[in-house]
Amino acid sequence: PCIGVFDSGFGGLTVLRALLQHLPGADFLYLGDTARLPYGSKSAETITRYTSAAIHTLVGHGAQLVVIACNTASALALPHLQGNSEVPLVGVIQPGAEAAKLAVRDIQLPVLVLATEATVASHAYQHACAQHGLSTIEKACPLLVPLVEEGWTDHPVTRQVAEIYLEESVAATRPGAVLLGCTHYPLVRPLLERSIHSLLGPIPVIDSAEATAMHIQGMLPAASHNSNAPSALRFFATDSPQKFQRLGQRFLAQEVDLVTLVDLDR
Ligand code: DGN
Repeated sequence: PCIGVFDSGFGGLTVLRALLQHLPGADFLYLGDTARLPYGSKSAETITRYTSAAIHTLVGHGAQLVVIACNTASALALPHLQGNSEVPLVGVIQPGAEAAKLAVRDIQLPVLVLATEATVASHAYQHACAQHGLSTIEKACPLLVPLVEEGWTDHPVTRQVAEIYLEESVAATRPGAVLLGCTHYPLVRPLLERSIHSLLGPIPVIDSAEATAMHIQGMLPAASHNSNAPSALRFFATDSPQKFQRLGQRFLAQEVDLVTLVDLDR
């Protein structure tokens, strides 16, 4: 199959990376709306309009299923688009909540959701987790995105920032699991896991990128994506393709070639 992956920028490449691991042989188109990022400060109407145009572009290039890799777009736009799309749409929030349900050992304990301000304000994870009988503590960690983009994924400052966020979020109640609800957090997962485990013991840590890749693997027949042929990858960006190549390879952990500039307004 040809799977479209959409994100507001580069972060969704962590979802693509997980998809490449779980669906070897599938083909992927990735669109990053790099000219208009970040989405976190925009209204639901605007994010829905941008996301709809991106889906349309990916489908126009052959995507048969589109993954909304951005947590903010999954939270704010997906509910408005799911009913009237020409192809199946999969967001990252439902798979993240499902994975949390499978991972928690004590359902009485809340799941600590770490995400951007916009995702936390939408309470999308709270609602999705509640459908699985889980309560949540939601914590916005806005400093983590710029630290990851700076490449400080194993840096004392990032460690200190993570520890402060964690201590603030567990001051009142101790969680039974931690859900990483932002595209950028898989890059600091080892650092976060060390801080989480030293503060809270060996509780499960789930990331929605990995959870989404496993969810999609479960949706598709095994024969459709288990080939030895390498995946065909194509990238689209709404701002400089050169910059996309440079920053993108850090998120994808491999070379990013074949980047085409697209204009979603047309
Ligand atoms: N892609 C966004 C998310 O998953 O919430 C993070 C990037 C951002 O907000 N700039």
